[in-house]
Amino acid sequence: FVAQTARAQDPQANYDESKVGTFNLPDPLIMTNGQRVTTREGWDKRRAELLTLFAEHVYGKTPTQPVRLRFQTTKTDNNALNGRAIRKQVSIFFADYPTIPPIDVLLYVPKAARQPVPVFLGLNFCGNHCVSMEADLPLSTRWMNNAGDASVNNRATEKARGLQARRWPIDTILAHGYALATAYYGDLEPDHPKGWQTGIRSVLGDTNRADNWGAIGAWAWGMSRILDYLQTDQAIDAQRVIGIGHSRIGKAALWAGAQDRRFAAVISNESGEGGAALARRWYGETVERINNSFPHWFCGRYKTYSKRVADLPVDQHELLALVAPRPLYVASAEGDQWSDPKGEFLGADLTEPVYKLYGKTGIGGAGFPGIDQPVGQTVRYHNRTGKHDVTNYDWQQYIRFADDLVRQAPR
Ligand code: GTR
Repeated sequence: FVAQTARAQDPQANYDESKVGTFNLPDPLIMTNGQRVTTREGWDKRRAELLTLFAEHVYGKTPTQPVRLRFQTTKTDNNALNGRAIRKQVSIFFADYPTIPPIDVLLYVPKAARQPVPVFLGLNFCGNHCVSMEADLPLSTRWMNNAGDASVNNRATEKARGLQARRWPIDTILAHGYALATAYYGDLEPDHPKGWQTGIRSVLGDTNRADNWGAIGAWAWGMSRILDYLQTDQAIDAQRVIGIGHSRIGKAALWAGAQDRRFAAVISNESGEGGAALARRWYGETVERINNSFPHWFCGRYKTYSKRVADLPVDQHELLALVAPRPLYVASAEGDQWSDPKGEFLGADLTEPVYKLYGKTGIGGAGFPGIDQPVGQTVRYHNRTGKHDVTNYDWQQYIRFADDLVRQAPR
């Protein structure tokens, strides 16, 4: 075991299943004091304990003080997308922190809706102009990663319009009776080590603390602030907000859904290391690698685990378990071994005992499935053909999942 643990500390990516070795995972149902949880009341206590452990050791503590928000609808188009949608642009201002720029939310509601609709809420990677082809959306003026001619000198160009529209099948989402709410993740914090200086973390939190929140925490917090707005919008069924995210934003979506029970369900698309994938499994990206590449994502203390993953008081299946008893979807892609599909599956699978406490079936003992074969019940999983991406195939599964488990379910 010791030798295998030592290998698990190797920052080099391992892609050889035979080298993964064995590892001891913490049990989500055993309290730090050794007591076993057998009831829902017991789980409530364990849940609180796990949230604290994830805050103190992984993502950092989310500031809990209430922050006064001001919602300003800057534009409404009642005939967007050829009359299929009502499109709203809403800015969420931080009343106490005038120097912090607002979160600019883009909301599409199906025009045909006769009652409040469930909504998919997810942050985007390159600005609202990049999820839609509509030419009248303002270009985000925020800091962006450079990306060919779509982002130059860290600012978006006209070439960025619709750049990731393929990942956001707005028409399909609307046609199935769902709204879509999105915002640029960089509105909360630009994604680079000094990004916090111009984001929400410059005014909330304490940079001297080893458990100060990281960028993932800030993005997750932003999702909850958008949910705050959605609760005020008559067109939205705020009991049915589905948090969704891809990759680093998938990590944030999971952390948001774990902390904020107002999310009715959570979807993790290839969130990988620090998301759905088990940290102790030496496969693909490692804790050391992610801490070195993205020092701003997690709390300072997380870095102390880079070479001793086995000492972490938690592992990522316990983050997923914090979503229970709400529906959870974990998705991988075969061509995205960096995210460790098997590690993501195990993360989802190991939530089973917690869902059981609520009389629910999670993955339900299906075993690691073949390619393009979704499995599970309240917790679902698939490993699709193709690379690190969000595809129509993924959305088909997410919409079916939402139809089955969110739209009809009592809340
Ligand atoms: C990678 C990172 C992953 C994942 C990914 C992404 O560079 O190593 O953890 O977050 O970026 O966000 O696309």
